[in-house]
Amino acid sequence: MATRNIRVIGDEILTKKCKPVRFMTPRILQLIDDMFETMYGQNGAGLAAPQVGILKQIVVMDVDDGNQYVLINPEIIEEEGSQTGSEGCLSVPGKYGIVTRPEKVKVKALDTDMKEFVLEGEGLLARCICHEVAHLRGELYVDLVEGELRDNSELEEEEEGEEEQA
Ligand code: GNR
Ligand code: NI
Repeated sequence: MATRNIRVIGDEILTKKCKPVRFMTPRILQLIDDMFETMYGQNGAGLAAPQVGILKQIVVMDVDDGNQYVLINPEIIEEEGSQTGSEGCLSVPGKYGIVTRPEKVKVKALDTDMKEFVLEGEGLLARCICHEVAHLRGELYVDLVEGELRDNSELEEEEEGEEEQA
């Protein structure tokens, strides 16, 4: 396993459409391993292949629900409800913004054996699925932000202020 460099906003690769995976290979399995290591190393909840410079439709996720997910060629097939909340991206370091997403989604994808499955997610998992599938289309959450894109340092200062008041 190895960590890979994360591409950041401004890098053209993050705006490009990813290609479907046609068959599994040892190199792709290695890539998936590296994506998990890279994601955990940065305390991320998910990571899409273009974030490490690979234009393939591959996503890994771990939103702390005790499950690791690998989604190959994911397609959102159902959306329900809506949630408005904070979102960040490892490719937009130090920032966060408020984004409205579906509360529940159903996504169809292939696993590492190239077998189809359907995953239902709600809350943070649904948010993460939408965020990662958008990466595969070359889209970043910054274009969906309601109001200002904000600095994480402002958030920390606010939290410190709240602690001082407490
Ligand atoms: O670590 C991440 N946290 C996060 C929080 C709210 C919604 C989506 C995410 S995904 C993000 C990691 C990332 O950039 N994935 O592409
Ligand atoms: Ni992201």
